[in-house]
Amino acid sequence: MRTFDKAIITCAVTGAIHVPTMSPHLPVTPDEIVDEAVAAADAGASIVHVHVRDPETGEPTSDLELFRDVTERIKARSDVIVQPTTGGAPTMSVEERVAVVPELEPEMASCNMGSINFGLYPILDAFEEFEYEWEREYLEGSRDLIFPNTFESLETLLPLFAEHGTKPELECYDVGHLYNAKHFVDRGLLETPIHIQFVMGIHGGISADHDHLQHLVRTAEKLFGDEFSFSVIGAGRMQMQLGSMAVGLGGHARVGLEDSLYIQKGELAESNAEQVERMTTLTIQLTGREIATPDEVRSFLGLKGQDAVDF
Ligand code: KMH
Ligand code: ZN
Repeated sequence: MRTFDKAIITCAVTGAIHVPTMSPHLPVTPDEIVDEAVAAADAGASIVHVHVRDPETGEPTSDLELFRDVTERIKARSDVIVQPTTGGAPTMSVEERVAVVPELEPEMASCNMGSINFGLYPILDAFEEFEYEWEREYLEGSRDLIFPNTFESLETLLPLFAEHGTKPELECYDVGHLYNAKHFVDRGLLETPIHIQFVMGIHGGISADHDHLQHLVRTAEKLFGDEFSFSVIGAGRMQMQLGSMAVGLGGHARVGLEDSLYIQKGELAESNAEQVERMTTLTIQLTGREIATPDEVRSFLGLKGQDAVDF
């Protein structure tokens, strides 16, 4: 693994997993997403991972004007690394999802390394009423839905990242996705060193469990030696535990309301910044590592810089 003495905290501010009924604190409008992203950066996040939602209904969308508006306004207020999603929502086509890369030419974007079942329907058990019509159908529809990231789509997507100077953050939802990444490194479609985000706890991917994280890291060591760095998403209640374990192992952590709506058991987080602050405290107190600034992360990951983006 590549060593970096500082810890990188990423904050994923809204995502496409949770629906507005689940928390009044989930940012939905561009104003809310921008304010939450800037506050997360002020609290210590050096990367903000961005999705957009329909401002009226909160439904995930791939609207490029909304992406432009949000990313431009974050950049105007902060030097944080703005990382748009190319995962969008499992209901969107790959073409829709990836359009942010040529449109915005970001320093970094997420890049999902394999297809999985993406089951959001268990959320239905916890709610009887939903605020918006689309929410129930969206969750129910995930019962019979594959989040598609085929080899062919990655063959199209990876050269697009290279063409626009955008560093892919490799979202790996299971051990096999590491082998997919290795395959594309071997074919020259993915440049090393790579930066991996282990996504743990999605219903359909690897579960959020300490043993699994150790196995993922060991497998990455075997495949990539010292040509990789990693961060961890512990979706749901394992967010802080697995984030702490990741920084303890020399990796990095992602928090944010995309991945968990809670700050601790039974208590909703009031903001993304609250989770960033908690992760920052845990990192410093548990591991003694300092938190990296955006420019330190740019230098570590070899990003092209804020001036080279198209927003
Ligand atoms: N929503 C996640 C489980 C992406 O946006 O590309 C992982 C993610 C993927 O953030
Ligand atoms: Zn995302």
